Amino acid sequence: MKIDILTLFPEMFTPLEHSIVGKAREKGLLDIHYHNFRDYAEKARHVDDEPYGGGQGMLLRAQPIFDAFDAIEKKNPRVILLDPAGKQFDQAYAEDLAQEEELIFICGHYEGYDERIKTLVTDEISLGDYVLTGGELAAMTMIDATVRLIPEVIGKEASHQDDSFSSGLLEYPQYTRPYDYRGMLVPDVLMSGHHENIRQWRLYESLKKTYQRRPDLLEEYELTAEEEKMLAEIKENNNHEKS
Ligand code: 21W
Repeated sequence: MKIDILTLFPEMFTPLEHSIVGKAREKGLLDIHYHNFRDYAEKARHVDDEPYGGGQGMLLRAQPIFDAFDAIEKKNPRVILLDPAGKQFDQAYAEDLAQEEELIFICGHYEGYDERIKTLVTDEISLGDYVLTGGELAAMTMIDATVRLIPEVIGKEASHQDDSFSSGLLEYPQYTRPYDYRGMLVPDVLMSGHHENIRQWRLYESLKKTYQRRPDLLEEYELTAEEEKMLAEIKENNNHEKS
């Protein structure tokens, strides 16, 4: 996968040199290029200007971003504008991006954009409902979530088959050695070696956590007959706890 990033702050992207994304680059599975659009600004290197019609703050000018964009060698890229008013990023969107050969991210900072920049883009995406100082951290988050889904980036030992959000349920609790840590014990079922009981316990705990913390996820989720029964039991127990 080839990723081009248009940003005024390329030095913010050092996190992508490390961990799984860094390894993917070393292995040649991922090629990232940075383009500081300040280098393309004509008028005394100014990248922003006042909004027509008046108002607070400055807007990123179209010219530096268009010229930086034109200088990128590209065939058929997805072009993603990081925008707090965009569609909210999620796991399904990461899975979609992971299928692409070429991604271009356009990051703003502080303010808004001249609307005409949007004619370059295929997708306008937000990370969520909170205000950041710019698009850089949002782009890094999206790149991290996307790159780990590229085949060969994560080996089968760290498979993402049972990730929360790709299964549709939150993950069940997990424990590793020792059995007794400061008096806190590992649940007996996990020590039993009884695989069917362990499977049922994990499924029950996943459903319980999802019901308590993220009931919105259950609305999207297709329950099996077994899960339907467990969920009824969870709701029953939950009512007893409340009263
Ligand atoms: C913050 C840009 C505030 C614009 C029209 C009139 C990219 C982001 C960002 C930023 C404003 C993302 C306005 C979640 C984010 C980002 C910087 C305000 C005011 N518009 N996802 N007045 N949150 N943020 N615009 O902040 O660039 S993706």
